[in-house]
Amino acid sequence: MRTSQPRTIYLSDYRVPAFLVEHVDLRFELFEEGARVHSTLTIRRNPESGDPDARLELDGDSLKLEGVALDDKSLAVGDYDDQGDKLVIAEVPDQFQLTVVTWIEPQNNTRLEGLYKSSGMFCTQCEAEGFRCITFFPDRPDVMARFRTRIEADKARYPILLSNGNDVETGELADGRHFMTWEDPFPKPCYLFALVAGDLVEKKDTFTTCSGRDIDLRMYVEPRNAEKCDHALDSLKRAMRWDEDVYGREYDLDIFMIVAVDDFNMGAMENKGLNIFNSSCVLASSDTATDAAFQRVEAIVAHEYFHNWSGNRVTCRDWFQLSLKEGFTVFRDSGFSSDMGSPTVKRIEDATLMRTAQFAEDAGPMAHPVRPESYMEISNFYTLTIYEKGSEVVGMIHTLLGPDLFRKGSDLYFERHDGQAVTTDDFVKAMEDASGRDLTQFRLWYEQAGTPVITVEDEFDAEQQVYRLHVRQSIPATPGQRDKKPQHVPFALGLLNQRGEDLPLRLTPGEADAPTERVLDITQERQAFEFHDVAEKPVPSLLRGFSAPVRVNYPWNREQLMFLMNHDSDGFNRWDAGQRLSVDVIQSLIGAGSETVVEPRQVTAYRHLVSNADVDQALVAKMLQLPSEAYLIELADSADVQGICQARTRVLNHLALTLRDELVACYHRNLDIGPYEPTSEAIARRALRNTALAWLLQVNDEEGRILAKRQFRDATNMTDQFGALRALVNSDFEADREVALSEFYQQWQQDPQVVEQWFSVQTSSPRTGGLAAVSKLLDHPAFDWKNPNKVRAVVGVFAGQNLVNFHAQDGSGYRFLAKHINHLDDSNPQIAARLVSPLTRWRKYTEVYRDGMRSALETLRDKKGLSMDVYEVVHKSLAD
Ligand code: B3K
Ligand code: ZN
Repeated sequence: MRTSQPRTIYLSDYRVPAFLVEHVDLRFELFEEGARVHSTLTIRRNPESGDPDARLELDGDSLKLEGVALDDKSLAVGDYDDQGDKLVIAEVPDQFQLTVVTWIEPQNNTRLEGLYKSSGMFCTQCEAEGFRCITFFPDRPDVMARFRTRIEADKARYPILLSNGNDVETGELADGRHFMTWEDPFPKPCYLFALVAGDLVEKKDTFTTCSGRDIDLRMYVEPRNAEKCDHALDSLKRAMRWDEDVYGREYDLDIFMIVAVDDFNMGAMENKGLNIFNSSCVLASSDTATDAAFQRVEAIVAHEYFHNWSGNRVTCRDWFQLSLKEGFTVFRDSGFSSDMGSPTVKRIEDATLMRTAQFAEDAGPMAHPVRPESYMEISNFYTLTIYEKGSEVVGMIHTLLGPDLFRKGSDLYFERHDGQAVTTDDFVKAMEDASGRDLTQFRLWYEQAGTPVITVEDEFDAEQQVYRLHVRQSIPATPGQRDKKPQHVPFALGLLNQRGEDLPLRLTPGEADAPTERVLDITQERQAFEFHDVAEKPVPSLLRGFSAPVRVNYPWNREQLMFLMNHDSDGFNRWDAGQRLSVDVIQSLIGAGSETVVEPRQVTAYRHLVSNADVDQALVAKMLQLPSEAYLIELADSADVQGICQARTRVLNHLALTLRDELVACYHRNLDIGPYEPTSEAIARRALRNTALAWLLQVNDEEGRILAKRQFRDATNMTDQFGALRALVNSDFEADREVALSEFYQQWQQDPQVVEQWFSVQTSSPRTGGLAAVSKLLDHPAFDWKNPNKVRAVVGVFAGQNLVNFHAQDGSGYRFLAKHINHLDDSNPQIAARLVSPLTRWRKYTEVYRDGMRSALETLRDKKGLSMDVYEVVHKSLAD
């Protein structure tokens, strides 16, 4: 078990591996009291290594070594050095076979890394460094080997035995045991190894690839989940087709398997041919999963599938290159979701996540570049920066090159690097070589942390009919990076005339066929752009479609924002104008007395949204959402959390009270027609109706109460039932709320995913999620400290989403969080470290909050035997 001997790993220390592994032969003997792992490695010295006499060093973690043999000759204890986290053999030939036998205890593995048990089944998680918890191995992604895996287990308990690749042999053994052997023809790093053994049902489907090959699709779940597989399998087939159509990527093995497990640290894992999922990210049926869950399943199934090319066939050289596979794969799954639903809505969701959470990370103590320079614990670097900002960076390359050259670049990348472990630089190089564009300056997006700020001023010369934009770019200092160079920002924009029409953007006077939207190349600290033949002062629509992950400052007034909300031809910027208007209104009310009125023009804008059935309803549903408390905190220089929450609530209440008749009408207009369907149109209808309901109950409207109770009782799908439950929970109708919560639990107590939702609706609620109530949920029989989903639903949601209660000014929320992180760190350091996140930005808050947050971090810092995971986050957060 790794504890806190602080050690930092640097990208600049990268060296090619001294040894390569050509083949791995594994035999697992699985028992109730442990597992014996026999591993035979075919090893040779790497001709590219600078050290021809290097000793062999294999990584290990929590292993009991039972034997070592070199070329079939058993080694005596003195011939090797078992250092616990390393097995060292000083004298080895240039080529040899090494056999290592280890004993591990999956049943006691609470870290959920390596081989562990979940609901009675064996399963694995090897990324990033879990394989070393199974056997001694060069656990680094640039060592790629062919794997053959034989699994032996009791046949009655574990009828299903799975690993990567194709099943090549099966048979019976003594004592009611059986075995199955799998062979993966594709060389892969060990982080893509997987094994599953359990009593699972199999759901089958097939997919015919573009070249006419039939692929067996198999999904394995516990018998009680047999009816929850269709959506994942359908999503998988759509993803397979999309990857052929859009990227020309065909699936390579004959079998593709998906397994659902309940205890899982993250969402899912792209192991070659055998993806393992957190149950909550793959199981779905309309009566138990909300629309949001359906969309999440589709996106994650696609994401893991897309990794087969972006991650598996072409993998990372080292973990500093993590965004090579994650950023690109998120970009690919965003494109897929966008094509399956509404592109504008998807863009709004992605930008919201960036601006709320990634910008916060980029401005905090854990800020790091998309390609970090150093880390202590790699598990802490599965971040929004690596994933989401990484995806935005790939997206900007797409914008700069255009779809055709981008596709040429991705084709070249896959072809050039198939079967290799490469770097983000190799990716950019392929894009450059295919397009002929110079991306030298663009590479800074991978090297510099921090969110660029683009400040725009304008000037209109009526006489010359010239409209001029003066643009300034600055990038704030981040830990270890003080001075930044200007980055290449693709800045999409349009200009609207007074009638709300897009103007042709002429860069020279009289330019023919000028487009109405352009992507400007901002490359310098200061730059000016001129637009000609402009008859009147336009309203600028800046950073259309969120064309770069930057903050934009321009002094729009409220009139202009309303104008953009109504007229901008870019749907994303219509939404953004509404957000900016709401932010401005809320900010003006922070700390203001009750005599300060809420902006009447905002009410007008919202009335128009709620009443207008002619515009894209999915977009309207998004536009109705007020900026979140987290986003408002992010925008503040020094955040007064309670002030922000009160001001936001005041605006919400004002809108709900003033527009109550329109909300009731909107509710009725959007009643579901026909059976449940997860189409974007039906999803938008449900979202609008449930928003109307939430707003009515927010102000304790009597008619809303009747509607909510009826909807809760009559709902035919989880989106509606849960929408009604959430509305009641967030109201003051205490008796109705308690009845609904208890009936809901009675109805769904056998379903862990629904129970997770039941926990989080309470822990996120300002009304029911006070600390005492949340603490009580920790004693609920359905709560389980060993299950990451439950921990997230109660502790994580409380600290991350229930800001009013978490930031109680007496510091009780912070102490609560620190206490539980402390305890969790002993069993599951990865989850513990993730939970530290709400405390990391203590400097962002006003003094009332700061001290309490800092002392919670100090309590953690002082813990004995702190894991490296928590150590890194806590120490970086407290560093000056
Ligand atoms: N690659 C995995 C994440 C593994 C995280 C390990 N701590 C899932 C994904 O991004 O597809
Ligand atoms: Zn991924």
